[in-house]
Amino acid sequence: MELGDNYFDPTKLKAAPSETLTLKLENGGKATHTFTIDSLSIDKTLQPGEEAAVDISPSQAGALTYRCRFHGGSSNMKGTLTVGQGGPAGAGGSSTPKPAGGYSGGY
Ligand SMILES: [Cu+2]
Repeated sequence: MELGDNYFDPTKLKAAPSETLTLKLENGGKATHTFTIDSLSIDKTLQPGEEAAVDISPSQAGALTYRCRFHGGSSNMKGTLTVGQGGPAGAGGSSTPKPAGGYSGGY
């Protein structure tokens, strides 16, 4: 995970709810940035050029927003961590074509 001047790269992450995701952070920008997920009480501040690692242990499936506390507002420095159920999401549902029933009435 790279933190630049007012962006995250990537802006989309995936994790499994029962696993701990260790994320390496690197601030390649010239400003101080943070990696913050409020609902998981994660708030890592990185000085320019600094590297750090955070452990993310989501407890339930869903979408979490990570952001920089300094630039998450008007600068839109944020991303989405999608917590899935592990396995690939099934497309689900099969469509059975209706038989084209020709109605021939009459004797
Ligand atoms: Cu920032």
